[in-house]
Amino acid sequence: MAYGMVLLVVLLLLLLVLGVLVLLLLVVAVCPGGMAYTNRYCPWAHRAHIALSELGLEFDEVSIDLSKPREAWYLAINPRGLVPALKIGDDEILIESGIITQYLADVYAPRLLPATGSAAAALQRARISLFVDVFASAFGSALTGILIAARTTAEKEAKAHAVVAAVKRDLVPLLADAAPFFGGSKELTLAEVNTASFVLRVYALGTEEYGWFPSFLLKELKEIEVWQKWVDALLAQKSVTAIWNQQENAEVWRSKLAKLEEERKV
Ligand SMILES: N[C@@H](CCC(=O)N[C@@H](CS)C(=O)NCC(=O)O)C(=O)O
Repeated sequence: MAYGMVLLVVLLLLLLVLGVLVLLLLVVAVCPGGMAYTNRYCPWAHRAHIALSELGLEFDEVSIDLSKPREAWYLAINPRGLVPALKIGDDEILIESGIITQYLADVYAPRLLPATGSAAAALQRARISLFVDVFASAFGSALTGILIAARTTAEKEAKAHAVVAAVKRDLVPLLADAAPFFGGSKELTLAEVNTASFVLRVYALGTEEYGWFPSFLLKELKEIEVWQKWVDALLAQKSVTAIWNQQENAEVWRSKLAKLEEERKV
């Protein structure tokens, strides 16, 4: 009898260990969190951070110093030398922020993006892609377009007016059913994952304190109700602001702009 009990306990323990092992294997096989090669001041890399954070994935962060040439080991990971890159498992590497976030969204569908397989899902996926695409031309270039490409005050103001007009004309219609996120979602979707880092930077660095953007830009953007409701919801998300350090980002831009000015003097 006692022998039978011991056998049963041993059997149960074995089953438990086996269960834990299977679970661990599943986590390793399915969880692509892996290793993220990133730079916290880069809006493209920030996209990957937001996706990983929204999906609750653990990953090791390797910070790439963009102020000096990439070393050979990193060029072996991404021959273009850009961040972000994501290492999955032992030898799979993904590069390009939009591809990385799309991959993560697909593996963990439907949290950020509906899985393929129905016409309704295909339509929602297409709508999200369209939003990200339209955002890129309407607002995505606001940061570099105003801070770098536009040189004179007149050029900066013209670009800022164009951004406000494009938000009203192109983005507001696509955000009409946002509640608070894209397409009526209560949680962030891939639409926000791929755009939030740019919105955050313009709102955080566009204040008069820095004087880098025409002061009417934020004022006029905030008056666009549908847009601003979406922005407020976006900027209140922990996954969006988690890696943001206002002071450090401002410092990075300050030195980038000073360097640019020096180069243009020559
Ligand atoms: N299309 C790329 C753009 C990434 C990109 O431009 N990253 C910048 C930092 S924000 C970079 O790595 N630049 C290299 C350098 O500054 O030397 C993506 O979406 O991942």
